[in-house]
Amino acid sequence: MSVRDRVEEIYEQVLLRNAGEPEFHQAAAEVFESLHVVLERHPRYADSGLIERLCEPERQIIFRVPWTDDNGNVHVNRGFRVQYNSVLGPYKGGLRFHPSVNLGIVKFLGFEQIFKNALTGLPIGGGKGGSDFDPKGRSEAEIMRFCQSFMTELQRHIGEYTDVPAGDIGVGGREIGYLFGQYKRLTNSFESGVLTGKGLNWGGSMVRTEATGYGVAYFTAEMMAAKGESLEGKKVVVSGSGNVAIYAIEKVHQLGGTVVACSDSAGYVVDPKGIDLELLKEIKEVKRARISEYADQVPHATYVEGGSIWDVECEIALPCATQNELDEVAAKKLVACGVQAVAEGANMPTTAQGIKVFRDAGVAFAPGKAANAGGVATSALEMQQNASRDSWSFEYTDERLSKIMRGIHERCITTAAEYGQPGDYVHGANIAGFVKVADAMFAMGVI
Ligand code: NDP
Ligand code: 2IT
Repeated sequence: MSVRDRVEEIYEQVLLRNAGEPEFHQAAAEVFESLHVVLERHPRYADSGLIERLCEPERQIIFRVPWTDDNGNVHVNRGFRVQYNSVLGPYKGGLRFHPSVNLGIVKFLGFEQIFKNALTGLPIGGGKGGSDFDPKGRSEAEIMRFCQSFMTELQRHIGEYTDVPAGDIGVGGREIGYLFGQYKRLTNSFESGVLTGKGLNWGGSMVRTEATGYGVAYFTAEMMAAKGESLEGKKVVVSGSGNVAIYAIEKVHQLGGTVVACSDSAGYVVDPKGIDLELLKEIKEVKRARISEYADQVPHATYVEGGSIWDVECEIALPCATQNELDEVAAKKLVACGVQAVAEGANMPTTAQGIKVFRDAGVAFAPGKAANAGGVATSALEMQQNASRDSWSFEYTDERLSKIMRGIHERCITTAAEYGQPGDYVHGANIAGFVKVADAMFAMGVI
């Protein structure tokens, strides 16, 4: 059987065994596309059921999360933790609280995380978790009770050497605080390395809050440098207005670009003079309000309800909200207006058809597993600080982050070239991540 047929056969099995999980199929398909390239050169990677084992999570945990709202009504949510692959280190990956969360979403995120974490060069395996809980409109007390109930079950499955969760959509510093507090209480130990994204005065790391967004901007700067260009003077559009988006905007501005639009799930704002970051932080981080408020306060800004932020012309596009937010139609519009680079701050924000449009047009396109790896990388730095009971300065940690992002960029470029796909970040990231994990899986035998 040809390598191509063998890969197709395994992919068909993955579809059959994971029916009804389109996002997981999409994430697997993106990696499988690169497996043809690797296996043609190294057929041994198809031996000992390696690819089948890689696609099957080591463990999938689904649990009940009951909690009581402020009016005394009981709600039941579903909690998930998918412990995907631990050959490189403890399972590592965020928790997402959003009504769209289901097992297929957590599996797609966990699968991506394996390769992303491998690319960082740090000793972390891949996992992901979350709940279909919707934090929108909930009081502080409700959020706290939900987090406590969630951790009451999750605590049996995690630990500094086992599985180390962090934040993702709907889970930031506030939620990590409540989760850590409950873990500490239930286990009667201050095990700081069990969660990352902690507060700075109780085991957190400098730069972790900023890391994903800063990392996306550092990666984008490398992509532009590879084209003999820079961020200086570039018009940039960033979707979303959460943790990743805010700090991507901050670093793009520091590097000389101008972010002219950002969004939330209800609409987008355009500010031709550049997004006022202090105002954005006040609206989103302090007041936890909607992005429409930005236009209420800035006379020259406009708010567009609904619609697509990708209608806004730009030279660089950074999708930083959620999966499948940038489709074929949007990609064509961006290409038509002359976009030069697209880097994914979110996980899988571009559809497969969207990615094809960018690649066919020769637009530099960086997948999330490379471009947004700065968040988890800095989480691993937080784990290092916790293990050595140390805390590093902002400058030192930021320098480590920027070096890691340069390293990932370099690994993508050299691997893509080595495998006959020069300049292709998708193949570069998939292959570099896969080979590292696959070699460790071989070394450990059939487990
Ligand atoms: P936040 O919860 O801080 O912000 C999410 C943002 O995306 C909000 O503006 C939100 O708008 C918007 N959004 C969420 N869901 C949807 C949706 N279904 N449709 C449209 N907009 C939506 O999350 P983060 O910034 O942490 O995460 C953003 C992305 O980055 C995710 O894909 C996440 O997996 C990824 N990521 C995060 C990392 C981290 O360290 N936090 C690390 C690497 C990747 P609204 O408020 O209206 O819901
Ligand atoms: O998607 C991601 O990489 C994250 N949400 C961050 C994970 C982490 O463990 O810091």
